[in-house]
Amino acid sequence: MTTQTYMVPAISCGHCTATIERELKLVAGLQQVKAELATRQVTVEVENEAVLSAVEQTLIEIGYPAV
Ligand SMILES: [Cu+2]
Repeated sequence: MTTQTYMVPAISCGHCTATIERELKLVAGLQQVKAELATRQVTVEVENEAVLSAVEQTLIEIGYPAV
């Protein structure tokens, strides 16, 4: 199990965090996700590191790329 925190500057309101959480929950191997408006951070817990690339790709696809 791996935990990773991303900075996602495009987060600007509660809809953003809800969208990110909803979409990342669809990624196979993702166990937990928390998107925070105040810090513009997305923290994920995944089964293994390989899942992180799918998480990063999904963030790009939905318009919230990690920096
Ligand atoms: Cu928003």
